[in-house]
Amino acid sequence: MSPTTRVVRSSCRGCHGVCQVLVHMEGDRVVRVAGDPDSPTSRGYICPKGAAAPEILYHKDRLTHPLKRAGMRGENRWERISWEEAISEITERLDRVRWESGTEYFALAQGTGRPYTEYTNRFANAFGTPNFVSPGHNCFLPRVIASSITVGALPIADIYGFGDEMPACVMNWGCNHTETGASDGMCGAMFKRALKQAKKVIVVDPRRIGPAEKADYWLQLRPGSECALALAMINVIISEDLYDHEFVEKYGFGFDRLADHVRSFTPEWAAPVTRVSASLIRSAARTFATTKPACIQWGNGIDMSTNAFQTARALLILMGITGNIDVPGGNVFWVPPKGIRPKGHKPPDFKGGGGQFMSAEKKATVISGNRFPFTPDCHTPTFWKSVISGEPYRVRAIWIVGSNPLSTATQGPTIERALKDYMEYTVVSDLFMTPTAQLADLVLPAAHWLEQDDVVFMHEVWCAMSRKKLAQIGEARDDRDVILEVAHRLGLNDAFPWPDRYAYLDWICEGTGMRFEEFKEKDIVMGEMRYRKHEERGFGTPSRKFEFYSTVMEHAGRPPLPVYVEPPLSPVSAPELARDYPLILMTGTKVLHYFHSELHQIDSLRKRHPDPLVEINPETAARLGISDGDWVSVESPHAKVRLKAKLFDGIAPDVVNAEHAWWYPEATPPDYRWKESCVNLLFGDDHFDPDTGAEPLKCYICRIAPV
Ligand SMILES: Nc1nc2c(c(=O)[nH]1)N[C@H]1C(S)=C(S)[C@@H](COP(=O)(O)OP(=O)(O)OC[C@H]3O[C@@H](n4cnc5c(=O)[nH]c(N)nc54)[C@H](O)[C@@H]3O)O[C@H]1N2
Ligand SMILES: Nc1nc2c(c(=O)[nH]1)N[C@H]1C(S)=C(S)[C@@H](COP(=O)(O)OP(=O)(O)OC[C@H]3O[C@@H](n4cnc5c(=O)[nH]c(N)nc54)[C@H](O)[C@@H]3O)O[C@H]1N2
Ligand code: SF4
Ligand SMILES: [Mo]
Repeated sequence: MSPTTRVVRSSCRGCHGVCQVLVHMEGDRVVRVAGDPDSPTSRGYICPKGAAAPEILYHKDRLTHPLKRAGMRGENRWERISWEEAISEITERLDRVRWESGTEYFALAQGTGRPYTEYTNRFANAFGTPNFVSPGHNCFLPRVIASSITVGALPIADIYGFGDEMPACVMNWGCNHTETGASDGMCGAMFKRALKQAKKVIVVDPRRIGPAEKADYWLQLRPGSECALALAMINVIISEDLYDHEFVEKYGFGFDRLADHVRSFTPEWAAPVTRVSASLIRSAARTFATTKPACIQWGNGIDMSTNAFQTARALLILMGITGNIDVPGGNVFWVPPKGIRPKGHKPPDFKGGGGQFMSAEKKATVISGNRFPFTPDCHTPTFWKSVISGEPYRVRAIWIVGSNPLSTATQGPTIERALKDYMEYTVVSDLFMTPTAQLADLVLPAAHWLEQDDVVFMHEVWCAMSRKKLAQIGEARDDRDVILEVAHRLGLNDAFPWPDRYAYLDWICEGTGMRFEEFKEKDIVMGEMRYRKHEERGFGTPSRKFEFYSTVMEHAGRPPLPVYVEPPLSPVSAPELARDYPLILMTGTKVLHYFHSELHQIDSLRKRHPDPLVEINPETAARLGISDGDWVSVESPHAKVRLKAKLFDGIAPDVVNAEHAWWYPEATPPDYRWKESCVNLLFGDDHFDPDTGAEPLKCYICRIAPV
């Protein structure tokens, strides 16, 4: 370490972020980011994305000042303007839209959850637009909402041992957490530690993921069939009397109806549907029910299907009937640190005009959200179509904060057309130029996490951490500063009562007795975990019970007990089509070196993962004349894209798994060849989960050929 080096503790935000890190500084320059061995959240872990933070921060392609479109849309001609000009322009355009057409004619879009999520939500609500466009219907929200109607909140695998007990059994279902590093507020390395300590590990995944190598059971199910598997497990646990009688009787609602409902869903019924043998289903179910405590770690494998919501409900029921809810080592509800304000908390003088206060009338104008009873936002694929069709109306302006939907959403060409030819005014905030940003009228440079002071509390887990501003690149700004300023100019001060973001950060930690500057020095504050909180106050559902039978679904006219529905395009549901497209297509398994469409321009990461890969079973590859590393075409009834074959015997011969969100930052703008390898082009726009609007991104059909 050179004498000028100092080390600052901070929190990484290379993904959803929960790892504490040591940032090495030489003078004003960040030279290295390393894991923090003293961190209770991550114990020294750092992944390649975290370690690449300085390279990302100082990358030559970072956006450094606001850019206004100078040529035709998508011509890549830009004029540098000042922040003052940019903010005046946005304010003036949004003001015009709301007075001329109505507040719903503005949409706010964002990608995955990020530190500014509270601000984007607040802004949309306060402005009065129900059109919040996000990937939430495919990610996390199906699980969050199913949890809230079943048990009041999202139960999380208790892998930190606060109750002096680690899970004796871990069932890892449709989640690749040890690879993704961190997601949903949890650190993958800590999950790995929990797997090591567990007596029994059950992995439910169509692919032999890392944890499956050493698992006691690997249930290699057919993609999209997970609800059938869960129902059969429930059947075994109830019919063999392995359920937790005390929990079910005292805290459960509708157990008898559940027992009746699952009677016919035997392992023998599920075996041909799931391709997991009845005896394996029985053994795994018995193990899960009898090895206490047990937890389920779930992930995107559940969300992205047209049966997503029912599947999430079925998995919650598995947690409930085994009595693993809110017990040490089970699936628990975190107790957040005292005094840290939760997201969406009402500011002191908030008189309405947003959030739950948005008028029912305004809410009813949401574009196609009402088609799906359990999505809180507008339905993203339908939204983009509406911009072209003008049905039910055409949104006039959109602010896309941190999303690259051309690459990460389905219907990319529709989005491209919508932005190019129909949207009157588009603002994109990003760190880098992207295929989506190329279609904007105004592009705003966003700050990297090393440029941000923050209270890290996005997932409201058991701790809040500090993040420290250690650099400034060009004129990049924290998105929240920009949103706050535009909000103030539009007169939305009720929802944003703070003079600036530092006042907001003070307000967030007010209850701890610390101001942000003090909190920052403390680095982390932790909650005091308590378990079995339902014994005092029940669960946050209409019946105050764990709803095996969902009263909320009953009211919505949807099945109150989980039912299995076959994926819309599968060898079973569409045998004719499957003759031409004989392979089952899974997409978007997250990879260690990238975050969705981000970081492909970072040399150290790209070197380790240079091309978009599609996993193919060696038998199938041999039959098709494909060798490892060959470029292949992956084709669905909707499109054809190009990826590189990676032979993998941990996937069934008729299943392939393709990486998502590839574009080529090194290619020529404005399009950066984004269509070449974008697997999201393969999906149609006609099959959605009836409850949440989720899309079958992990269970579609395709064919593959050498190119
Ligand atoms: N086929 C398929 N598609 C999928 C998935 C899948 O499994 N399969 N996964 C889906 C999932 S889970 C999700 S969440 C979505 C993600 O979808 P997106 O969120 O659209 O994905 P990103 O590539 O992360 O795009 C984010 C953009 O935000 C920028 N960015 C990063 N940090 C910041 C910031 O702090 N401020 C601002 N202003 N910009 C920032 C990045 O540079 C990048 O260009 O993709 C979904 N797409
Ligand atoms: N490195 C990295 N980390 C990330 C991200 C990233 O892009 N890169 N993205 C972040 C985001 S936004 C999210 S939402 C999380 C997601 O993280 P995860 O929840 O882990 O999601 P995925 O990697 O999409 O898929 C998880 C597993 O589901 C399996 N799977 C696919 N189809 C099925 C199925 O039908 N049934 C079952 N049972 N399993 C199936 C896949 O084989 C895969 O192993 O990761 C976050 N962390
Ligand atoms: S897993 Fe996420 S938070 Fe942890 S080091 Fe990697 S990028 Fe950072
Ligand atoms: Mo996600």
